[in-house]
Amino acid sequence: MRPSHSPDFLAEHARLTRRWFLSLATGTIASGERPARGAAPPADALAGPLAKLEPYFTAPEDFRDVSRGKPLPHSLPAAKKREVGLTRETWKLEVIADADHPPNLGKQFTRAGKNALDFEDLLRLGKKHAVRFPKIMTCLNIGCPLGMGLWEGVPLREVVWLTKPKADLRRVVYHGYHNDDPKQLFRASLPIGRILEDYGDLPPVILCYKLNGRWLDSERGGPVRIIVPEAYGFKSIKWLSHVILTNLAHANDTYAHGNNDIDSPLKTFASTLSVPSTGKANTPIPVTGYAQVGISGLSKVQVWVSSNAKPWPADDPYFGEAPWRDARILPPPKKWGGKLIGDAIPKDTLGFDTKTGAPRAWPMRLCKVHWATLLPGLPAGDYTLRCRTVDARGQGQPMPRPFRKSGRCEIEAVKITLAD
Ligand SMILES: Nc1nc2c(c(=O)[nH]1)N[C@H]1C(S)=C(S)[C@@H](COP(=O)(O)O)O[C@H]1N2
Ligand SMILES: [Mo]
Repeated sequence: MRPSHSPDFLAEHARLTRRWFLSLATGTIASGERPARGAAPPADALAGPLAKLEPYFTAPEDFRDVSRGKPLPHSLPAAKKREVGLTRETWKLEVIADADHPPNLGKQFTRAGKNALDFEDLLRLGKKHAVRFPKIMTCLNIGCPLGMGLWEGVPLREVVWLTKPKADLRRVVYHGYHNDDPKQLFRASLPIGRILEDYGDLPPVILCYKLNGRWLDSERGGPVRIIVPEAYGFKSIKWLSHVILTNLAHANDTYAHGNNDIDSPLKTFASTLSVPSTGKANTPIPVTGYAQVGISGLSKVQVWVSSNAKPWPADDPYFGEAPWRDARILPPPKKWGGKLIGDAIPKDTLGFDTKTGAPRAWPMRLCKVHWATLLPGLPAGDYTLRCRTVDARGQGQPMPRPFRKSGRCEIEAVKITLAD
């Protein structure tokens, strides 16, 4: 992800840094380890790292790609993409009943029946029903998010309702183009209730065709992918071709293989972006990072530097008793980045005020937020810097769900060496 150097952004962070410095001077920053006596922190120690901070949104081409398939569907030649429906002009969606666990449907949409939905049909639904919302894309098995996007499309329930379901409908299973090879099939599923109702204030599950205001490109799963706001990436199936309505009572996701916990919503965790691995003793240490705001929200990001000379008690594996100090969660950025058209959040984006265009709450749930801190100087030595989140319910990372196969959230540790 690339740094943003816009003057607005720099000015905003220069202001922040000043405020910080003042709060340091007045002692309003939570004290863990004491600042070294006489070490006057330069007011701009954080300005450099803040200026180099990645943009809030990720440009579509800067997302990291997690795709299966041989060949990768997005790498197929243009003619082949047209042939198999991987372009907006040729895309077709079948919406069908599961023959093994049939629901009671009034109608199905199939290629054979010549009524499969096409891109125009989807845009027509979009005229009335399209929604847009920010969401972080994270792979359950990768510690670092793949990108932060503004996703737009039609709620999946609108397509479900087109089948006129009457009864015996318990789940929706969906998959994408997979080189017509059953071994390459990658599918996911959701309970019908989650598709029909947006409980817990979640945005809807959508058939997504735009990212950051532009048509969804082939690598990101275009022409159409599913986006499940609260889920890890594997539920957001790319190159969507089939939606299968079923009365099966349980999940049958491909990702259940590999020991993955497929019912786990996004977790809250923090990570560093810039930490000086070496530095001068008794000199403040600027640190920046990001946090993923999971299903349980975010109340704090905290940092702790410990001397490697003193091992931590083994009966406190998550460092719950450590003298953590609060870092500052950065406010909404002055520039959003991600190549948003006009760098503007389009009107009527979920989570943003219709009149002012400002986020309704900050940080935004299921999104990213940046943080920074200026740590007090320390004597020469070898240290470990750790960061963690405390979620909106007061639970310190990696709790309440510390298991790796339900999404990565281990407490990050970075080595720092300080010399005189
Ligand atoms: N059809 C299809 N959809 C897919 C995948 C895939 O291999 N095939 N990978 C999934 C996984 S595991 C993740 S983490 C996300 C990654 O999304 P991205 O490549 O847009 O970053 O896509 C998901 N959707
Ligand atoms: Mo993934």
